[in-house]
Amino acid sequence: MPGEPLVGIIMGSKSDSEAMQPCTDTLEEFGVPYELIIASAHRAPEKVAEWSKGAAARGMKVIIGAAGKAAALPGVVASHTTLPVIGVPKKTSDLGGLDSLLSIVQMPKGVPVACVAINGARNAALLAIQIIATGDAELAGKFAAFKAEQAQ
Ligand code: RP5
Repeated sequence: MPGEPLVGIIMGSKSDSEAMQPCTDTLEEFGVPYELIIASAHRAPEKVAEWSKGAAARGMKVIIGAAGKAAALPGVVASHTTLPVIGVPKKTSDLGGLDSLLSIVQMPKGVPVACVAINGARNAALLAIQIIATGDAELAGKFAAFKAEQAQ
């Protein structure tokens, strides 16, 4: 996608890619450029920290973090950046994604992470678009048109 990335997407594993396809599809539908990285908070903590710390300076406005099971990733990213972070709890085979949901949503005071539904990849993208649209009239217009269309 042309243009400097405005959304940083980070996922804990390659195995999260399929569930996150609606997220990248939606950003493309709205013409919002993104950067994507696969890095686990547990398996590659230093890579996660480095990427998160540099995201704002690289021009990112919002970060979307997707992870499953003991899904620390969005919270760890939030600990390293001042950017808003949206978590996507991945559906899991053992506990149905409740594990991921609770891991992401139960953040301690002072380090917020917005959390969409289990496998809520499209909503994560839509929320990121809404955040960016607060400072982008053209994107705000596109989102308003989408809302109007959805109401038909
Ligand atoms: C998490 O563990 C990932 O986000 C993924 O959802 C889950 C399982 O990862 P794999 O074992 O499939 O790599 O870190």
